[in-house]
Amino acid sequence: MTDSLGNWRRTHYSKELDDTIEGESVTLMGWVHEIRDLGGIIFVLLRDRDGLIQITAPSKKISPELLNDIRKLRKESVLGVKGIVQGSSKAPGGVEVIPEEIKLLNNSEQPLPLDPTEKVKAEIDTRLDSRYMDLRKHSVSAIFKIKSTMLHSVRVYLEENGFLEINTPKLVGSATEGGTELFPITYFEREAFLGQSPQLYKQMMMATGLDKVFEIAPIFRAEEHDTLRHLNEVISIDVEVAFADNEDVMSILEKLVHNTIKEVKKKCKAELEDIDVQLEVPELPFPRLEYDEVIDMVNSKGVTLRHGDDLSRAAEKVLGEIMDGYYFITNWPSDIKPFYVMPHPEEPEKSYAFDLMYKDLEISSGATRVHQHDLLVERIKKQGLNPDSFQRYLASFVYGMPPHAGWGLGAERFTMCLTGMKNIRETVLFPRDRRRLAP
Ligand code: AMO
Repeated sequence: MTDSLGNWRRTHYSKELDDTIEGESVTLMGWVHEIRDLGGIIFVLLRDRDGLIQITAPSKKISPELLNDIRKLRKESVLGVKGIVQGSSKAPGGVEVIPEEIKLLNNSEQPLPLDPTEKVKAEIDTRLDSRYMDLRKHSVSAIFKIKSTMLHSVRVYLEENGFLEINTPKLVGSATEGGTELFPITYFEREAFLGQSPQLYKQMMMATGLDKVFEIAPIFRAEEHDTLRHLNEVISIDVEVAFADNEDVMSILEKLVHNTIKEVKKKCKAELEDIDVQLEVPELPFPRLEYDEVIDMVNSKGVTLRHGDDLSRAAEKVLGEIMDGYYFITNWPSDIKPFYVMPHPEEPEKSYAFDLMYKDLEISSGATRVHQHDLLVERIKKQGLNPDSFQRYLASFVYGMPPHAGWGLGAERFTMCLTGMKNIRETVLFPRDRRRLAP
């Protein structure tokens, strides 16, 4: 039999209890983290969003009925406790609560699918299968509090700097980032795709006069490879700015990254402690390496990389050993960047594309875009794509499209940088990879 919530409401979270409210009556809500029955005294560790609080039930002070109810509690059951706060040098946080009344709000089956006290470690797959339980660990929920703070601070930063938040469709009719990574879907009588990037839409916004836009939304990539850095659904932070070039948007990106790290460091002290991370605020401006320089650096370390190659994993790794922190790679070859990237006018084999790296991890790419209709058609054809599929996009370049530039920053990869996680799956509540479509 379980109790109803009735008119009981939480008065305090665990971290709000301290010796300043000694003697006060409080109502706590949470889960039974641990229970220790020493006969004459029972200790229950109650866990809530913010931490743990010790409920101490000495047989001398409380009724036999209440003691009996407490003795029967099972781990991870949901509990409401009304009691009196009392100072205790032995309890975690320096205070304990002597119960006067409890409500068993729901029971938990035993054995548990995994151990929220972290005494028994579990593999990532077991953890993801029971993510609701995995997230009861503060070392796991901390990652998502940090991710939430990151997204909030990105939004505030962009809004304060004159950006308008937009929402673009995720059901689309054409590719943007190359045809191989698309998820096809049935859209009534025709084929459509899940959006790989808001690229074409954010660029079309540049022809409207709104000038500075951003979107924070899912992108879908049918990447077949199973790595620690790729997922099939991620959140992309996309920015596009009119009357601007690659240098302008790189400057926005590095300042936004810098500011976000400062905010996370300030607002997530407890969470960073939970995951044992010391965040360093990087200096501005971030170093800039040219693609040609990167080729030489990588080759000098014995990893072969030919001019015109994209960075291999081996190349990223050696680069990450040389470059400790955030840095840009600029002047990428035009041929390995998407059609919308602006080539240098004098040396068209080079482009105004850049990537932002953190050690060996690419976290963002961007560029000055092609804003001239005919050049854009030429680039689309050169990349083996059909301009007819881009008709509506191309039309926006005919009636006054200003020069523009922008970037896309992967929210999960950025969260990996902020939390030190090595597996991107740690930074998504319910990750999607080739093997996983549930929960
Ligand atoms: P790009 O394809 O480089 O560029 O993506 C931008 C950033 O999004 C993240 N990302 C991913 N993260 C995890 N798993 C994936 N499968 C994945 N795919 C992308 C990365 C990457 O750096 N339209 C351009 C951006 C622009 O030029 O504005 C684009 O999508 O962090």
